[in-house]
Amino acid sequence: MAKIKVKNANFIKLPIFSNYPHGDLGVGEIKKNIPFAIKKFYFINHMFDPKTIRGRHAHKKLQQALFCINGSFELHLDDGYKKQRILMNDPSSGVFLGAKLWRVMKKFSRDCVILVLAGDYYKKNDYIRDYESFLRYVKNKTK
Ligand code: T46
Repeated sequence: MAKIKVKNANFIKLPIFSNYPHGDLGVGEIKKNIPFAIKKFYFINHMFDPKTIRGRHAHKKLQQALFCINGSFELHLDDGYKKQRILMNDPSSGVFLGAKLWRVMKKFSRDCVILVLAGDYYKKNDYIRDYESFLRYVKNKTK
């Protein structure tokens, strides 16, 4: 597994209990694998347009854990100083996304299913959807 180079992110490795050909069972536990209390989960699927690009934003405070539980996609992270591309194609290998990380998700396989665990409810004001504003925010020029 490659190393995470950007700030405020980490890989999350989940144990998988495999019972071929009867299926795999992956487990995540708060504190053990997931470093925050989960208030919400959501999933993203059916990205049938190969040109689909999702994300293109950062969060001021929200912490999330992201798992590609089927198929694959590319996760591009940017902490304002460093950038990193992560191929998400392993359900047992998720990514913790802390605050102040610009994320772009693209190149989804047709069968891609993403599971996201979030540390808070939906707050529109927590999103930074403009890249220049994000850079100013991380460099502490604006609040
Ligand atoms: C993130 C990445 C990984 C809600 O109404 N409630 C919610 O809890 C969420 C997460 C979204 N929405 C609405 C807001 C938009 O109208 O769902 C619609 C799609 O959301 P968005 O364009 O933000 O989707 P993505 O895939 O670009 O981003 C999502 C999360 O919003 C974001 O926090 O980090 O997944």
